[in-house]
Amino acid sequence: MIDLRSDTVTKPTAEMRQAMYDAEVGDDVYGEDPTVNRLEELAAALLGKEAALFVTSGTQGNQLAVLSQTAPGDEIILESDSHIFYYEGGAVSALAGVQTRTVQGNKGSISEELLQKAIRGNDIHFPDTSLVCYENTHNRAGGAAVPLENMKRIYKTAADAGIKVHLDGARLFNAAAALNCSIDELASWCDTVSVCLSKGLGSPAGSILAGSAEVITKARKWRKRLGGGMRQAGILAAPGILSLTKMTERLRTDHENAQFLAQGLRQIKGLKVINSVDTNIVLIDISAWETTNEAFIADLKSEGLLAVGFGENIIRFTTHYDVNRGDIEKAIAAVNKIKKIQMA
Ligand code: TLP
Repeated sequence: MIDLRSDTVTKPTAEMRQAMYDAEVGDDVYGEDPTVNRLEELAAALLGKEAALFVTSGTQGNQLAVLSQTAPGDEIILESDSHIFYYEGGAVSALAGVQTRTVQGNKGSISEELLQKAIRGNDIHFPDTSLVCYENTHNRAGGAAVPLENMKRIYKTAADAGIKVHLDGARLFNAAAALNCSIDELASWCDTVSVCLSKGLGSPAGSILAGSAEVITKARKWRKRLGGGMRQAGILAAPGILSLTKMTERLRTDHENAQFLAQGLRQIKGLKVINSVDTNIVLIDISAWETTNEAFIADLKSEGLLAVGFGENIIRFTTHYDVNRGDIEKAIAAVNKIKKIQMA
């Protein structure tokens, strides 16, 4: 089975499994796991932040950022298709007690004008705007790499209004590869940043939240409150270190494979590639085939290919470490084959 549902599906490499076996561990709730401490120091240094925290998932990293930088009753500004708004089960309202205000982005970028309009003024009737969240790469915009210029504008507009900024950088290393920037340059345009180790970087689990020492201390307490204080977590931090040191450079291969896939899909009658394929995600519109997402995905599965529905008549394919060029060729052939079934 060729699994292009997500880059979360990768299995840890042999080197990662060995590092897990060999990891020196201690009780991380006491701050005594040397491998976790090493991962957190490494991540903070790479991201150019004072401190970093190893968290269970991208969702937990995002939620801790919101919990640590807002108060109940505040309003936070999000792009309308952002992961935090769209895919995190309403957690910001359930956990942090904040309300959300969304602004429509363009390929993940939020315009300065819309952002400025969304920031609340000083009026007794209004909630306080305390946080702006943006995403790079932007998942629902098809892995779009938000340009550095836009990141700077978002950060400066918010900072001028005294508002903190969180960057959901689940795939920030993909953005760095696409934009030819260093990771710390990207992470400098936010107060806190979350980065997933278990997507394109191949770790079995875990994410990083980085920011000022003060915010990360608060986040550590929130993580404990949420039951995310893990004990001998060095077992999971060990592959995380390999993710950050050995897996970032190769992301360009995933991007090239996504380009190759898009090129193949564009040749298939009736299918439209609807994103610019900046990174490792390809979105296609299947409306012209008069099928449903469910039927299309089931047909693909019967040909040995897994993909996910991503909105009405939209299918997402994601390339990653566990698929190579040969798999992508087979994936294109599988779509071609189901076209023949459809047309028969
Ligand atoms: N995204 C997953 C699904 O939840 C959609 C995927 O397969 O792409 N931020 C961004 C931008 C993400 O894409 C994701 C995961 C997360 C946060 C959450 O990460 P996890 O799954 O580790 O909680």
